[in-house]
Amino acid sequence: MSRILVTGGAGFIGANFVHQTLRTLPQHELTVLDALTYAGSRANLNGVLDSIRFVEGSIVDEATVERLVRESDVVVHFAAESHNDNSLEDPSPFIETNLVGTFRILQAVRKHEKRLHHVSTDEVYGDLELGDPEKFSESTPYNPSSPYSASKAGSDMLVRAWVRSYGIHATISNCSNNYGAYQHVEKFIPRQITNVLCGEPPKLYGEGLNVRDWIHVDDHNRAVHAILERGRSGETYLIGADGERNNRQVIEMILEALGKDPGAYEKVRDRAGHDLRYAIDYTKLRQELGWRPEYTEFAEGLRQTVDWYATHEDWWRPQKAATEARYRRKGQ
Ligand code: NAD
Ligand code: TDX
Repeated sequence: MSRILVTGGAGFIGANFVHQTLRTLPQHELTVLDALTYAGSRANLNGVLDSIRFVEGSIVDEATVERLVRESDVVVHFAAESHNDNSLEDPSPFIETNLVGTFRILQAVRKHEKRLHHVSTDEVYGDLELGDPEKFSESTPYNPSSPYSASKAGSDMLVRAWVRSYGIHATISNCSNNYGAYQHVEKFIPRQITNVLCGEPPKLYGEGLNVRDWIHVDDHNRAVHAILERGRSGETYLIGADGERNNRQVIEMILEALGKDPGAYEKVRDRAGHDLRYAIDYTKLRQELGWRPEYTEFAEGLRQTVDWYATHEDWWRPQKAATEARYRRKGQ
């Protein structure tokens, strides 16, 4: 049994981590620390709030972090500002949470000699050319493009420095694009599903040729557990699931899954500095830790996700109008 502190456990991936852990590894005791920003919600933890300790607070708050880390065995650090488009409009919360917040976690982990797993993204590596056989691996040089990815790259570097200089016991994972239940409607897949459910066309940035390497959130979280159980301290593991698709293909699949004309989408203004392609080589995770994705058919995982949004309108409806109003102001 471990006492696990889950930062950002009321957000998309963190909440799915909590649900999965309680379902599959009920011996663990979970504490969630979450600031409940626009992206986090108690509703993401419906049905399990009685089985965990929930603390509303910020990872930037030194005293709170210090106390909760002291009371835990392991910290799984998901909390972050996570949306590229928002980081282009106002980078400041990204610097605060992703850099200063991670620094606070590191100092507390160092002081109390606890285990840390830092959850990061493949975007720290920049982007790849279309049609290039190359993929990101653990040895790809960092080359982030947006304020979001630069802040995540910086947080990874802090973790690496604390491992080397202070000898903390930490691992890092860099995962590709997640999809699944409880993802905020600002993100690509939920935005398009809920647009169609509202009778609006999906919105494609530019020509939609940008490629993302999709992984189901449950596969990501199973990989995090594999790293917690068997990962070597100080190591980085890339997480992916062979899910490369361009954005136009994904929109067509969503429209088809909802019984609509696959061409019924709208092209909107492209994202500034838009990364072209992400792709993950997860050989190290597979060979060293024996992990494999369970969702091997993206079309099937996507259909399940479409069904989840279609049956959980009460969950996404309150966020939808304000999110779309923000996009409309930017011509997106
Ligand atoms: P999310 O935006 O859905 O959730 C983030 C959570 O962190 C929210 O609950 C929010 O309230 C909380 N939070 C924000 N600032 C905080 C603060 N200062 N203190 C405490 N809590 C705070 O994000 P997500 O998609 O679930 O991403 C989780 C992590 O996974 C992030 O670190 C992200 O960089 C990483 N990641 C995401 C993806 C993806 O595709 N979504 C892929 C790879 C890595
Ligand atoms: O309406 C849209 N139309 C569109 O074409 C939106 C919101 C996005 N897009 C495009 C931009 C990207 O090429 O879809 C792709 C995916 O966009 P996002 O969902 O914003 O994800 P991305 O920018 O790729 O970053 C995601 O994956 C890596 C997560 O948001 C990050 O937190 C994670 O680190």
